This record gives sequence, structure tokens and C-alpha cells, in this order.
Amino acid sequence: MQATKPSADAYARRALARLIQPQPTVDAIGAGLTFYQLFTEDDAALRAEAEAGLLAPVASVSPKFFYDALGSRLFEAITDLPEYYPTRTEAAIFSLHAAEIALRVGRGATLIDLGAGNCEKAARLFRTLAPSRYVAIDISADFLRDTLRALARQHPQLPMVGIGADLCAPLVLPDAVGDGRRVWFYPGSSLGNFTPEEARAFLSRLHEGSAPGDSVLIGIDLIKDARRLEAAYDDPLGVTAAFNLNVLRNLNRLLGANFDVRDWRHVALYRADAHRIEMHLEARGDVTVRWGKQARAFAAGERLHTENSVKYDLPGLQAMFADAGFEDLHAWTDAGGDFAVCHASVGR
Ligand code: AVI
Repeated sequence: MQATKPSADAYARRALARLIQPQPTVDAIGAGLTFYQLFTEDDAALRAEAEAGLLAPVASVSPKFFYDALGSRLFEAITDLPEYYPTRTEAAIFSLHAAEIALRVGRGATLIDLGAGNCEKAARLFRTLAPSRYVAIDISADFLRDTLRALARQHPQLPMVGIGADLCAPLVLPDAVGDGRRVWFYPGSSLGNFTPEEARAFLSRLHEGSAPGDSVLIGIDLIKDARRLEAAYDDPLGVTAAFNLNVLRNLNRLLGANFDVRDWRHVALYRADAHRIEMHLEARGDVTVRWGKQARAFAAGERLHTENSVKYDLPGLQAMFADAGFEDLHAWTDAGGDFAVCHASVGR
């Protein structure tokens, strides 16, 4: 597939984006690797967000508070669990269908890795997709910078741009990303942690930041038997329970709160009507949590909602990608129909 020239419209959009670009911290790390810090952690805003969730009539906390250093390691451990099939199933789809994926996606594009983490999934695609540039975006900027330093040494020919940014905020990419054909890569079913409305809005934002010929390559978990889903989110070893409970330690640190992890129980349940796994923390007895001048009383059995993980079927995905403006959806699935890797394009 040839690199497509962006339309005049797309050029105009990107030029406008340049004008409103925040002043990033730029760090030219070495041959071929530049790092942009677009996101400065605003503790006051994070505290306000966490506090609003705790004080809401149905208490909740955003899943983004899972991922401190320990939470990230616990998530990596989850991906090794036999019950947690998504990670290995997605990897198997990518390796089984590599040739066809390369044909559809096209080689030589700018590969933009959304929520790149340790960049492992994208790096496994370098041979298949032969990108002309790799752009990795993640909220954990320090971790990403270190990861990219090591990756750049392994792939000295591949220009790389690292961007520390919050994907939940509007994304304005630095000029260094270039005007080449873009492939937005969002693996791991992270799209499922948005509500369907948020997911559609997220895809629409990607579409707005695209030119004709650009495309998305997205891994997403599919609807299946409730028992298998619940086992994947409530493993017998208790790794997912630890991952969920760890959010309380994070809240203690952020707010100076006095959550006692032992007062809470991990709950994972599948709500078939909404096609989603919900994770909660349930108070084992009456508990009052205090921070600063605030307090929240939880009655025994009351829950703190920590995560949704929405599952899709292929018609639902087709509708969502189309609503966001993408065309020509193709989905590769494993033989069991557990997981889908979707590719959809921006029309010419
Ligand atoms: C990161 N995300 C796609 C995971 C999921 O499956 O929703 C997070 C997770 N929560 C519990 N286990 C894994």
C-alpha cells in the first residue's frame, strides 16, 4: 500500500493543531529519539477527581488510579494468569494473521501507539508493519522515556517520538510526528475500559486527527460466557483482587486517606445487559473513610465501583467504528471467537 497524501482539509486541521499546541518539554535523547512531555501531573486536579468519586451517591474511582508502580506490575502479572485470556489471545491473532494484517494496514506508516506502556506489543509488529516512524504515547512519561531509550538502541534505523500525555484529554500531536500516513494502534482491549459512549467519542477524536488513508488497529475483547469472564477478573490466586485493592493504597497516598485494605473485598461480576465486567470493592463491615476534612461512611456490603470492562460483538463494533466515521472494518478473531483485532480506515 502506498503512503497517502493527506487532504487539504487534514493539512488545515493539523496546521490549526500546531497553532494551539501547548509548549511541550522537548528532550532530544539521542539519534532518532525525541521525547515530548505534554502532560504535567496536576495533583490538585487528581485529588479533586478522586474526592468527587468517593463522595458521589454511588462511590466510584477512575481505573486510572490503578496504575501506580505496584499496580502496573500487578497488571503485568494478571496478563500471565491462565484465566486472563485477552493478552495471549491477541498476541496469537497478531502472529497468526501477520501477513494479512500487513497487507491491509500497509507497510511504511507512522505507527502511533496509544497507551504504549512497555511498547512490547508495538515492537512485536515492527517486522510485520515496517513503520517509517514509531510514536509512543503514555501517561507514565518517565517509564516510557526509559523504555524508548532501550527500544531505540535495538532499532537504530527507526525514528521514534515519545509523548507523555493523558489520552483522556484532547490530544494535539507535536510536529515531529510528521504528516505521513498514520496508523493509530490501541491494543489490549483498553477501549473496553471506556463506556461505549466514551469509546465512540475517543474513536471520533482519532478520526478527527486523521487524513484519508489513515487507519486504526485496535484489539478488543468479545462477549462470551459469564463464567469465563468472571474467572478472568477474579482469579483464584487473588492477583486481580490485589490489583483492585491496591487502588485504596493509591488513594491513601493521593488524598492522605485512611483506607484499610483489609476492610474491603474484591468483587467482579458480569452484567450481561450492559455487556460488561464490573469491578468493585465491597465494604466487609461498616467503614468510615477519612481524608483532610472529608469523610465518607460506607455501610457493610456497600460498594466502591472501580472499573468497567465492556465486551463487544462484531456487529456492535461495526456500528461503533462507522459512527465514529471509519470505513472498511476488518476484524481478525481467534478460532474460539474470544478476541478481535480490528482494522478500519479513513475514507478518501
Ligand atoms: C487494561 N484493561 C484492558 C484491563 C481489562 O481487562 O479491562 C484491566 C484489567 N482489570 C482487571 N483485569 C485486567
